[in-house]
Amino acid sequence: MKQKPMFDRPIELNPEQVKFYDDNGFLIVENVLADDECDKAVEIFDLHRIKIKDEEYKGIMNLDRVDFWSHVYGPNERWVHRYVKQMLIKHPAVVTGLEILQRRDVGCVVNVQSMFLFKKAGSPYAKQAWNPHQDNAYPRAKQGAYITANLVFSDQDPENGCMFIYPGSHMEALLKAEFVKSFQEKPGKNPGHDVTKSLPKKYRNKRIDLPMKKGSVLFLHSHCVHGSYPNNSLNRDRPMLLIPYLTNGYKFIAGKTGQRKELPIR
Ligand SMILES: O=C(O)CCC(=O)C(=O)O
Ligand SMILES: [Fe+2]
Repeated sequence: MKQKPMFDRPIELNPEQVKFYDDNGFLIVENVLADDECDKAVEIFDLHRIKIKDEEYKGIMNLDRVDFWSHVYGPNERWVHRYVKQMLIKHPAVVTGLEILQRRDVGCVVNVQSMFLFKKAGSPYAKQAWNPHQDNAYPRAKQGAYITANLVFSDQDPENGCMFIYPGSHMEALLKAEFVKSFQEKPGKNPGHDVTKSLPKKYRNKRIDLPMKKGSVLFLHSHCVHGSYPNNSLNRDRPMLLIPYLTNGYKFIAGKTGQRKELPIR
């Protein structure tokens, strides 16, 4: 899956990559974001964290939205929202990748939300380990319509809290889940609507870790069961932006916390 850095070029996925996604419910593409793009993104989220005086390194929701953060940012600071929206959520490589995987014409995929996680080494939220879950347990859109792109801003592996995944589990409908608080849960509690008990046996022994390199993008089918490890490292932060998208026209639950709403990405 090695490719040259994309910068602002559209992504190209070959038939093997598309088939891999269809068969497994996820696809990692390396070298999509340049190192400085990753560093700049983390810097902006950290500036925001300082601005809202968060010492715990909580997750940050929907920083692209003016209305969501109007109590924090004035009219002269709109560049913060603009940067997240234009450079990250609408990143050409991500947008074109989604259109290929969703078999949609240009403009038929919309963004609905975004969530940034620091998983900052040594911080209260470093140990945030997600239970095995399906992302669609939250918006409950039609199977296959909801898809997430995770932008990886530093190398991640099991030591610093990478994700794990159950390949092929995207073929299942929504599984029965134990519902838990999944955003700004108390440090020490694990988020993610837990499907450990209902996950069919045939997937359990197929579980794999998902180490990823800085600059990669993970495309993830919203029924593909996944979770993550705590960041147990001394100084290896694991910043990542999780961006859900939807094939335009399908219904979904907006949610009090996520406040999902459709934003065109072209
Ligand atoms: O980044 C992680 O640790 C997993 C997060 C996740 O799966 C989610 O937010 O849905
Ligand atoms: Fe998830």
